[in-house]
Formats: sequence, C-alpha cells, structure tokens
Amino acid sequence: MRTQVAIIGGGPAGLLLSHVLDLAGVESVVLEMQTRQYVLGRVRAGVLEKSSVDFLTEKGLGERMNREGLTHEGSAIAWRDKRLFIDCQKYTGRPFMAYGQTKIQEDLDAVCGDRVIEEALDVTPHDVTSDVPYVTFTKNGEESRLDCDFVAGCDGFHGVSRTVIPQGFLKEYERIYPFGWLGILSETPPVPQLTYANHPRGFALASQRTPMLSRYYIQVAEDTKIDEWSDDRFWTELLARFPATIADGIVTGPSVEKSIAPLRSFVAEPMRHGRLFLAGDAAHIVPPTGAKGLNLAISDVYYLSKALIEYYDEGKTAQLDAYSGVALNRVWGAVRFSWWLTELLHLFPNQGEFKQRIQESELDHLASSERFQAAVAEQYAGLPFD
Ligand code: FAS
Ligand code: PHB
Repeated sequence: MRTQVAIIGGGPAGLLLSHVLDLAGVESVVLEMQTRQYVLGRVRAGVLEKSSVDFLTEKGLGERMNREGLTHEGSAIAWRDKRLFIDCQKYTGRPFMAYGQTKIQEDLDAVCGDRVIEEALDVTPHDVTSDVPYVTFTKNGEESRLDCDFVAGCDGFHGVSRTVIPQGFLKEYERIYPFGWLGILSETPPVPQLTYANHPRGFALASQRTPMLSRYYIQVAEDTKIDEWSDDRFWTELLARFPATIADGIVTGPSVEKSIAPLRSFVAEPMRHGRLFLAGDAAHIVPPTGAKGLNLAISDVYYLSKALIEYYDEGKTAQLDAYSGVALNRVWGAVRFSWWLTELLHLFPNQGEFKQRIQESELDHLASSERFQAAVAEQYAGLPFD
C-alpha cells in the first residue's frame, strides 16, 4: 500500500487532517486502532472557538454544526453567592459554540469513511527520519505495510507516534492535577449559559449539548470509581456547589452517560521528528477547564494541513519547517490559560483555606476589573489562527 500522508489515529485530529488534505487533492490513509462505533461512543469536548467553527465551516463541515450548535457570547463563573459573566462578544467580538465532539466525529466520519482503516493494530511508524518512511500494522491478523511521504501522529496521549521519537530529541513537560472530572450527560434542559463554579467543596461546571441534552461535571478525587457515584449523589453534590440562584434553575434527571477524566497539563516538544508530525493530544494535553483540548487539535491541523498542501502544491518545505514552532506557540498559550483557570477554580487538597481565600480574592478582582475580564475573554474565546 502507498499513500502521501499516513495518519495514525482516527479521532478529530486525524479525520480532520485527512478531510482537509483530501479537499486539496492530497492522498491520505487513516489507521485507527478502535472500531468506528467505539470512537463515536466517546463523550468528550463541547466548546468550539470561533476559529474552529470558521475552519470547519470553510472545509464544508458546517451544515449540521451551524444548525444544531448553540452560539454563546460568553461563560459565567460563580463563587460564594456571586456570579460573573465573562462577555467574549463584548471584549473580542468572537462568540463560541457549544457543539459536542461526538457530533464533530460523526460529521468527519461521514466525509472520511473510505480512507479510514479501523481496527488497525500494532501500528508502528518506521524510518521517519529518512525520505521513505513507512508504517506497519495488522488488520484481521494480517501484517501490512503502508509506504508514504509523511506520517501524521494523531493518536492521542496514549498513542504510539510520540514514542518513536528518541528520548534525546523529545522534551516533555507535565503537570498532573490531584483530582479528576466526573461528567454526566442528562436528557434535561440545560442552564442557559455555561457556568463554572468555584466552591469550598470543589469545582463544578454546567454545560450543554442541545436544548434537551445537558452536560455537567464535578471535581472528584483522582482515585474515584464511577460506581461510587449514583445519579442522586452526583446531583446533590453538583447543586451544593452552585449558588442557590443557579442551583434552583438546574433540572436534574437520569444520566445517559457517566465518565471520569483525569486532569493533566502536558506538552511534548518538538512536534516534529523528520517526516513525523504530531498533532492534537499526541503532542499536548490540557485540563478541560479552558475548553481548549479539541480546539488545539483543530488549530494543529490548520497549520499542518497548510504546510503539507504547500509542499505538494509548490514543493516548498517552509511551513513544514515552521510547523512545530508555530503550533507550540498557540499550544503554550492554551496550556497556560487552562492551567491558570484550573488553579483558580478547583479545590486543591492540602492547600487549605488559604488557597480558597486567594481564589475568591482573585475572582473578586476579576469581577471588579473590566481590563482583567477582557484579558480572560480573549483567552477563553481564542485568538485567530494566523
Ligand atoms: P483522540 O485521543 O481524540 O484521538 C486519538 C485516536 O487515536 C483515538 O481514536 C485512538 O483510538 C487512536 N489511537 C490511539 N493509539 C493508537 C495506535 N497506536 N494506533 C492507532 N490508533 C490509535 N477537551 C475539551 O476541550 N473539553 C472537554 O471537556 C474534554 N473532555 C475530555 C475527556 C476525556 C476522557 C478525554 C480523554 C479528553 C477530553 N478532552 C476534552 C480533550 C479531547 O477533546 C481531545 O482534545 C481531543 O479528543 C483531541 O483529539 P485527538 O488529538 O484526535 O485525540
Ligand atoms: C463541555 O461542555 O463538555 C465543556 C465545556 C466547557 C469546558 C469543558 C467541557 O471548559
């Protein structure tokens, strides 16, 4: 088998890259270890920056998104008995959209179908520092080899791509947070605005997917087991973490999905090794507090697809050579903002009431300063890709 770009991983980064390259006439094959159904069954991100919405729309993926997605002018933060609306529209003119990653995956799956090899196991990149890299994998017990010009590592945090970069060439930065997020989906009308809560009992978030599908999260201990949390226990804890004026507006109901996500900040540098290019969670992870993970995967694909198309259209490597630096500049901005917002809103074990009071003081300062709010709005809404 031969293609121009071998893409490892069929999540949002891998499928979006394949789709954008296909629109430009660049061939690719996506090697995904799971089944299509398994990938579609994962419930993850829910917020798209304007740059992401514009890019997906420009690439023909906007029809359902712009019809079903819920546009928001900003998000709210609640603490003690206070509530502050961070007005992204007012300060940046860049609203964001609530549209579940699951739907993006479905929209991408619909346009990438025949380029994806699902249940591709033991995927291994080879000779990525040569001019003739290739990837081996097994499918239904049969070994295969895919020759290519480039390998795109879009295989997430636990993927294989990053591991083929020799330790001497890779620098990794990591911060693991001492808690996770327990999230549920419920077929209930969501709160009108995304609302984050800082509370002495821990962080909470009220979000949405559709007018009849809500997404809620609470901070839980990092060793929490799902079966420790009945729906009743979840709702009681969630409502306790919001001011009564907000809690009274939350409609509870049976969960239709329940999962726990660990929280970490992680960056691998560089995002390139020879003809291997990393994109998305394969290169970086952010705590979901800033709603940046999926958006960074999309911005990586924006930069990498442009670079690959320049190579095939014009024979130039300038954007390929610049890719890692350009992508990492945006990545570190999002990593810093997500870290800052996570530090501001979560209960850190063993850091006692002092940390809580510092957080509340910073939130009071945020509420009193339009300049501060504008700076937060700019980072939450996300800047243009270029
Ligand atoms: P993904 O991890 O989505 O996709 C990688 C793909 O590669 C997977 O399909 C995997 O099966 C495949 N793969 C892995 N190893 C392979 C191998 N060796 N061979 C072949 N295929 C392989 N972001 C937010 O903004 N908000 C959120 O609330 C949020 N919640 C999250 C909850 C969880 C549990 C997780 C894990 C992530 C969450 N994220 C959230 C971040 C998430 O949305 C990611 O940023 C996004 O999925 C990144 O997309 P990809 O880079 O494509 O990686
Ligand atoms: C979500 O709707 O899943 C969501 C929203 C905002 C975040 C994280 C997750 O910061």
